[in-house]
Parts: sequence; C-alpha cells; structure tokens
Amino acid sequence: MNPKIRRMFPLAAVVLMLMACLLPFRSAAEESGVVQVQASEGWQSTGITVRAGDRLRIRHIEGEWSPWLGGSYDAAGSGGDPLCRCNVMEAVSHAALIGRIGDANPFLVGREYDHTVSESGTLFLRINDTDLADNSGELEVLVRLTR
Ligand SMILES: [Ca+2]
Repeated sequence: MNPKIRRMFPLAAVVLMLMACLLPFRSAAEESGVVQVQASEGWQSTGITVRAGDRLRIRHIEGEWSPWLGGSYDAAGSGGDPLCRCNVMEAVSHAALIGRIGDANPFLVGREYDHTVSESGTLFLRINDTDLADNSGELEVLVRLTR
C-alpha cells in the first residue's frame, strides 16, 4: 500500500464510522408543532414546510368551532349536506378540518390524518366552510413531520 494512502486510512475509517452512526438519526428526523386554526379565517399557514415523501401526521388535540351561530363541533365537522355550496371541499363534512400543501388540491384532515405526502410546500389548514362571517371558535392541532 502507498504510504500516503496508509496514513489516510485510519482517518477515512473514522469518518465512515461516524457517518454510519449518524445515518439512522438522519432518516428519522422529526419536526412537530402545535398550530391554532381559526374558524373565521380562510387558508392559514402553519409555517411548516412539507417535502414530497414526508410522513405527515395531523391530530386535533383541543378546542371546538362552529360554521354558524350557536354550534359546537370538532375537527370532524357538522356533517350535513356534503354537496352544499357552502363547502370549500365538496363531498366532505361541513366544518371539517381540511388541509392543503402549497397550491395542490385540498384534502380532508378530520380528527386525525396520517399519510406520506407527494407534494412539497407550505402546509395550510382551514375549516370546510366558504361563509366565514358567522363562524366562531378555533382548533388546536398537533402537526408532526417525519422524513
Ligand atoms: Ca359559516
């Protein structure tokens, strides 16, 4: 073996061992945050950036909201006519929690969401209701990202 290479070998071995140790932690990197979603506002940025291939988990942990005066519902929404023109997402429970990544199509979150996403961008959340003027309340939501 060339003496120069022989001298480099222990250093290279140490670097490789360090990389092997760090690799499992890199692949299981997790980011999480608690986000408030207001019933009376449209798409709200969570400030969380999602990348295609990430496992995205969203869970309603506290609070209630209403799409009209006097109601009280959780992230599953009020049910009702899923084809009502008052919905942002058709065929989804009125007042359910819904999400969107960047400019992609919205998806139902409900009480719990757990999927590997295929889009990249900022995660937005809102209530499934187009008429925000008579809404009240807010949901507290835990967002967890694993990449
Ligand atoms: Ca409303």
